[in-house]
Amino acid sequence: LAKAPVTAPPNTVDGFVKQFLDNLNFGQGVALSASGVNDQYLALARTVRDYLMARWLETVRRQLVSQAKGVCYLSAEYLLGRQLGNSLLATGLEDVAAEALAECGIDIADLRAQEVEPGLGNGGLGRLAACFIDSLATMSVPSIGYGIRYEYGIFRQTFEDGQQVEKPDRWLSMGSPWEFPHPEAAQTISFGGRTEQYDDDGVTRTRWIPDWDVLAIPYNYMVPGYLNGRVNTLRLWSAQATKAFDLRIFNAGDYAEAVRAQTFAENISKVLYPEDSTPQGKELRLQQQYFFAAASIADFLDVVLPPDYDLTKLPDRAIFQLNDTHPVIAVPELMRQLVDVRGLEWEQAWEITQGCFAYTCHTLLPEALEVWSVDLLGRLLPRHLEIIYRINEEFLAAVRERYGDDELRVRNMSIIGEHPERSVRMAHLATVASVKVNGVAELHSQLLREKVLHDFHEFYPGKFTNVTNGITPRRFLRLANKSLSELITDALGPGWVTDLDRLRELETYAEDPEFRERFAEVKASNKRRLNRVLLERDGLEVDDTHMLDVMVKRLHEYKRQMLKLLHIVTLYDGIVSGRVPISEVTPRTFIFGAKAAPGYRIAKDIIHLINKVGSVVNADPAVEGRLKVLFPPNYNVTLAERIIPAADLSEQISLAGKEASGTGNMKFALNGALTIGTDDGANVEIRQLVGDDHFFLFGMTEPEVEELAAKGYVPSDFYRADPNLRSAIDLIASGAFSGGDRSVFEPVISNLLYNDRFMVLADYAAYIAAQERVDAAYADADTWTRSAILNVARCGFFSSDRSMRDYIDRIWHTPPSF
Ligand code: 26Q
Repeated sequence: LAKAPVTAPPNTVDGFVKQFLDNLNFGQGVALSASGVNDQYLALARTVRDYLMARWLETVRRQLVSQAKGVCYLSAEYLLGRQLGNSLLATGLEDVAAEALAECGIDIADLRAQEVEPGLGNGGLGRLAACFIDSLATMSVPSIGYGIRYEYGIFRQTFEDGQQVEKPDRWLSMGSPWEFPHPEAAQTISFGGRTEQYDDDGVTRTRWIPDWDVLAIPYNYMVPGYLNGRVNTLRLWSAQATKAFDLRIFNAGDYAEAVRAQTFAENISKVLYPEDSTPQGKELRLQQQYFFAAASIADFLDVVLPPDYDLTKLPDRAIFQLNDTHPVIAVPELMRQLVDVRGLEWEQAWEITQGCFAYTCHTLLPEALEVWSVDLLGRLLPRHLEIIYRINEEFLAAVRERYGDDELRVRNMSIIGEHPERSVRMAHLATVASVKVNGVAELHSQLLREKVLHDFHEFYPGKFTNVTNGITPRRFLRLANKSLSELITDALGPGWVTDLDRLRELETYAEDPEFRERFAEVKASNKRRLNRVLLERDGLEVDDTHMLDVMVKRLHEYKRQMLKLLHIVTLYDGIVSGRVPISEVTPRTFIFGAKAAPGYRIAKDIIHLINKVGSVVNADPAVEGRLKVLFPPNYNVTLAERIIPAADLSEQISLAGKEASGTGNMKFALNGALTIGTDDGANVEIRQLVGDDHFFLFGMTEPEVEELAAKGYVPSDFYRADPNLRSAIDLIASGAFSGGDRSVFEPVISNLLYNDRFMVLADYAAYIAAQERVDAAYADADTWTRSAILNVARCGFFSSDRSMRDYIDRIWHTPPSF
């Protein structure tokens, strides 16, 4: 392989100006004087991209030459956030670029604001994948991310009369300067049809005769490491109609049918499904999963591996990390490739396959465990269903061998479930096929071992492990919170950005009054910045003298936005009823950010209610502006980067035992917000690290939740027993927030009183008491700031670099390469 060309880097202001103007003139075809901001944004993006290009080609070359073991991260979602700022940061070109543009009379901030973020994910799981590929690049680990290039990402949320309305996210409408299509490297992906057996020189083999296919076109994205000259690849697949498909129909003279067929094929990568917990078993979703899993496996086998590769060595060359069960269909696909296409024996193929996969589980909710009806799977992927049946037969034989005829156990462990219909349990398939299975926080992994996958843990001791999630400090501290980063760098030097444990050294600074003052000023300036952003974006005003109390995450009953809302209604109720003198109310601004899955009724009702409570509270003169409820629409990565650095209080209040990890919790703590939270997910580890004095813990523990559920939880008992709770609920039920109409929020209220699956009412009193502790602590500003600094100092553990080290040590065994 020839060495990649290395062009002169535009790392001087003059060099940058020249290359920017070249890109503007020759790339966009406009003169500076005639250019609009989008032209300028594209030219700037290309200039940074050009700088990365030689490094990218070199990284790819080295990876091919070395053939070292690498990670193939398989994820249906990557919630990347904007690319320009991160690329400038990774290249060290931030200042040069800003100066160069200033020389052209352009404010770089205006260009950065042009970028539409690629919202190719729903929430935590997709953002985790984005953090992980950032860390892998920064740590020089040989790796590639595989996923889907959705034409429409997560919907754009708007509010109409307080209710969520979804608009399509046309993130590609202005073109993306960050992607590189490679139609020449397309894979053909087949669907449907039947299987047949045939004789191959005396051996009976199976072949799949599919009845339709689509092309998977790879689009490559750069994943730049932080200041290390390495650029990894993210490869996202886009669906296109195959020529054969077209020709057959065009030749039949049915032009309209041929065009329709094209649309049919292209639908596969058209849109991201916006459900993230109780997915419907939609055929198109299964098509998406197989489409990207099969394309990625084929790409790795045909393009990445050399032609004569000895496949029995595959486990020493690649590990396919399954980001939840979404790509699990890759397991029978690899078996099919090895057995049907490449002629290996079943036993040998299974040995290889079991050495190549690892599975990360991200949930604890039973209804979120993915299953596909046998009927649907068999129609779409008949050969894969046969393979799954055989895997299951052999697996269950081994279970019976070990436990005798414990048929109850066999039924519970089977990859095939029987009720309410025959279906494939993807988590079971993933567990059986994987080298390792991991949860995403200590508590979560423990609950997987003890409950959700208990029988599997017993059957495969040693297969289960934990890797606590992490977040990239590049985007979520260095980029999002430049002022805090500068303060930290002043104290510690710049090394912390890739060695986050060094934040520990801030502990001594927490005792320095001058440092505390500077820290408090950073927080204040971040609030002012947020104020400007929300004013311009949504016409909302943040009072920057208020405590900023933030709950941003997907809207879910188990996350309990309702509990937060009951707190707000209780405070408001206290004021309007005259029970609490207004002078005793701590001024707070509450910020919500949350999208609800479009078909999730109760979640949408809760959004509606939050907005309505906000309208009433914000407008009531009796409140004297001391409480403000803001709900900027369309919470996304870009907005997170503005909100999180400004927050004082982070709300992590899920019912214990339901939030697998949470990662927002880490982002807030790392940016110096204090957490009010339950003993759930990674909150447990945050509290252990920052210390009880700097964390507001409340609520039932997971065993207490189980106990209450076992003895029979009656939410209305709590309603009757607690006058504050009763009064708050009655206020909502009275129509006070719906113009007197009692019917609007009746479903929400009934759900709380007569169902309350996530025990909001049971934790209400503890939550209110904890909020009173928050108020008391906040009254002592200097002590609060000290706690905030200690939160920052003690959260280095939550760097996704550490998560990657854990995956490498416990699962992947893929050392850094250069
Ligand atoms: C599956 C099948 C069909 C359609 C959609 C889906 C689907 C899509 C997205 C199912 C689940 C998701 C996303 C799940 C998710 O984000 N889970 C979160 O993962 C985080 C990272 O590990 C954790 O921190 C959170 O606790 C967990 O809720």
